[in-house]
Amino acid sequence: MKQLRIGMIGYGFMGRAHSNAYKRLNDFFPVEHRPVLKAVSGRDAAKAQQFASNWGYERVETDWRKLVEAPDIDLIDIGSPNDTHCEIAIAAAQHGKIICCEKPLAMDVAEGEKMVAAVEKAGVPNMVWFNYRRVPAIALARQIVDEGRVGRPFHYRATYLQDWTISTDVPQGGAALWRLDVNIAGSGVTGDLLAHSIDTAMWLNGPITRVVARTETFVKERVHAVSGKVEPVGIDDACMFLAEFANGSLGTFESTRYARGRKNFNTFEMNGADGSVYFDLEDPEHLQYFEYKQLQSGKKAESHLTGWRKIHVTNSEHPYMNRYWVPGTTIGYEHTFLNALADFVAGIESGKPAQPDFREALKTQLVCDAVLASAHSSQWMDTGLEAEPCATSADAT
Ligand code: SOE
Repeated sequence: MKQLRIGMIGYGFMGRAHSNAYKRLNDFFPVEHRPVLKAVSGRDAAKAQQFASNWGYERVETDWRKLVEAPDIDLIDIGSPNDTHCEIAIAAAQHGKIICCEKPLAMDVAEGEKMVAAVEKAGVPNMVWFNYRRVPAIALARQIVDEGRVGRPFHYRATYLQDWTISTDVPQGGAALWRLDVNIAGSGVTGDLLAHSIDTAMWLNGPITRVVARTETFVKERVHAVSGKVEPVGIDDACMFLAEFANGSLGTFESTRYARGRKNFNTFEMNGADGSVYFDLEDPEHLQYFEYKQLQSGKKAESHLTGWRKIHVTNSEHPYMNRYWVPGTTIGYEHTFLNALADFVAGIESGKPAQPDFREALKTQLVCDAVLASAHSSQWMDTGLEAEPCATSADAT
């Protein structure tokens, strides 16, 4: 097997999620490459060393540049905070590395464009870890849309709710809470949570062309973990926006970290003339589907048996599930990263790159930037995206 030597930048939540995918890839997927966990880099040497021992990395660096320049590394994984993505990705591309970058792609569109230019100039394979596309039930939703079972789309409705920042005692900044520091994260729920919802929405329902948004910062000051001082909070704690899709359908998106009781409530519903699909990440192995069939006879299409069906997405016929266990047994959050990596590596091997690459992820960044600009100006904003030729299930990955 060909080695795929990994240099992991960052040892937080995403460093773990991505490392798990590299470790388990060959256990489940028949690809030609074998990931080798070569080195991890992080600012805190002791924590990086602990991470390396836990996950089996061969060595540790405290400067990410050492990984990017290392001749024994093929793939740079960017799992570090958002403000580092651009510089690391550009340097990695210049050194000819394959790049897998955590979402969101960048702090803003300007950075994202530089990253796209760098990977395209270098011709290196690249991917952004929008892992939720690889939830089998979400991939099944895409298949159902591609099969024309939803029909002409009218509505797309997404929510992404959490509740972990309600307490005013939660500090901002530092290794654990950089997502609350606007200088490191770029934005709040818009880049962190809605980026997922937007990526999934555009994958299922095509480009978003216009948005109007309202954001709110409920807790306006928090202690900063690094300075120790009370500082203004610059992130959006909550964001709601209306969207117009290029296909003529309308969307609503809501995200917050202040929905008491909601831990990772990532849902969407799509309603079309011929059917609807509904998904909730807190019930991840189910996809709900409503089928409307116009009868040839012209008789009433709905009957006493009409209703939503709850599909348990665990059969070998369902996306990714033939790689795992027997029907009725489930997979979890970590497998979404494994599925994403498998598609990415298979794409490198077949010469048909898997999506989303940096260019595709830039579209989500365009929508995020338009949402934030709209919240600022209270005006509808164009995203700059236009209708695309219809995708088919052949390029669904
Ligand atoms: C935020 O709490 C977070 O960890 C996001 O950063 C991830 O992308 C999301 O999948 C889970 O929630």
